[in-house]
Amino acid sequence: MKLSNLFCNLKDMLNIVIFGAPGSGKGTQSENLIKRYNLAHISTGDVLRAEMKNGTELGKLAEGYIAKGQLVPDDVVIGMLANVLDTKKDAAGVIFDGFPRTIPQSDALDEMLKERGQEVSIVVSLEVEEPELIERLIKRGQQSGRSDDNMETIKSRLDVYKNQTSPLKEHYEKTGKLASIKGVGTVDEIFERIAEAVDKIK
Ligand code: B4P
Repeated sequence: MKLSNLFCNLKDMLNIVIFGAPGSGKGTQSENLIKRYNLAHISTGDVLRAEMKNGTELGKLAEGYIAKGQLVPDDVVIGMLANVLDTKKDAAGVIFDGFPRTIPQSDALDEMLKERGQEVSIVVSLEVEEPELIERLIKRGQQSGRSDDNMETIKSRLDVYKNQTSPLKEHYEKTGKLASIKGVGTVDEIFERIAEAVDKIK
């Protein structure tokens, strides 16, 4: 294969960042995106929870932050993401679910993709009001027993989102890659809104 063709193919990869407050439906909609577009999925939350379950050093470190509703430090999450990304080399693209969550993380993602001849294709931002977010997370906490789905931790996660993560929206708006999607309605309705935005850039 000619090098120029290889470069072209890499640029054609569909790399979707799914972005939103805790409880906005990132995980739920990622599942639908995987099925429709045949993409690999990286959820930093899922990776961290798996590390916690396996009792690894990383898991032990992450546990303290997650239980308090704080972000795990950038250098830790960025290193972890780079390792996971290397295992998805053969995919037609990747859904980044819950990453980036800070400006340094978004810079690191750009750099990692650039090194691989790729870039972020679209940033899907799920917009949901706070009372609905709280209701969803409390409900999930009752069913799943997830340690961070309790009222105190939810409040702190929402504050962290406002202060550290939501500034990324402005950042991505400047790149012209941000698609703001109303995240309220049935899962299928929301997914059709997302798919319409993704199909426009394909
Ligand atoms: P995550 O696992 O990413 O958790 P989250 O942002 O709280 O949202 P989650 O993905 O679980 O929920 P979703 O929006 O899908 O992160 C957990 C923690 O890990 C963070 O707080 C942080 O400490 C750490 N972490 C993760 N990534 C990090 C990073 N990059 N940097 C630093 N730290 C990091 O919401 C789904 C819920 O809503 C479900 O219960 C679902 O059933 C419900 N729902 C979905 N769609 C719905 C709809 N249309 N109507 C009604 N309910 C709906």
